[in-house]
Amino acid sequence: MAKVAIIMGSKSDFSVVKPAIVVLKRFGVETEVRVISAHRTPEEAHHFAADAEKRGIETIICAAGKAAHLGGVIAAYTTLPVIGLPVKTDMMGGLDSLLSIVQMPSGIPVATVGVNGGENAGLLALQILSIRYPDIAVKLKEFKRQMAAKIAADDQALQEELKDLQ
Ligand code: RP5
Repeated sequence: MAKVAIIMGSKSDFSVVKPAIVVLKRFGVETEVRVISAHRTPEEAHHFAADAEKRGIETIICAAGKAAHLGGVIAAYTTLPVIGLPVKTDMMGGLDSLLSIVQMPSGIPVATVGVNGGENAGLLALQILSIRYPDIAVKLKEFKRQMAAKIAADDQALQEELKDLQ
C-alpha cells in the first residue's frame, strides 16, 4: 500500500493539514502524521527525513508557517519528493510561509502548493504516487471527471438563472 508522511511544524497547523489527510485516506493511501519542528526539534527532523525512505514512505508533505523551514530541512536529508504546504499567518497572511517554502536554492526542490492548500497537497502527493500505483491513477481520473461534471452542471444552472434576469 502507498504511504505518505505528513508532518507539521506545530500542532496549531493541524486544521490546515486535515484536508490533505482526508483526501489521501479517501484514495486508500496510508498516512503517517507527525508534529516535527525544523527549529524546535531539529534532530528529530533530521532522523525522520533520513529514515523515511527505509520505512517505506514515498512522498512527504511538510506544513509550516512563518519562517517555514521544515520542507527545506526535510528535503535536505532525502531524495523523496517533498511537498511544502504554507500555513496562513496572522501577521503576513501566509506570504512569509509561502516564500520561506518556495524559494529553495538550486539542488533542493520543494514542490509548493498555495497558502492553506491542504487538499492540493494531498492531491499532488496522489499524482506522484499514481506513476507507480495504477489504481490511484484510475481514481484520480474519476475525481477529475466528477469535478468537470459539477462545473458543467453549475454552468447549466447559471444559464437558467440568467434567462430570468431583466
Ligand atoms: C511554525 O511556527 C509552525 O509551523 C506554525 O505554523 C508556526 C507557529 O507555531 P506555534 O507557535 O503555533 O506552535 O513553526
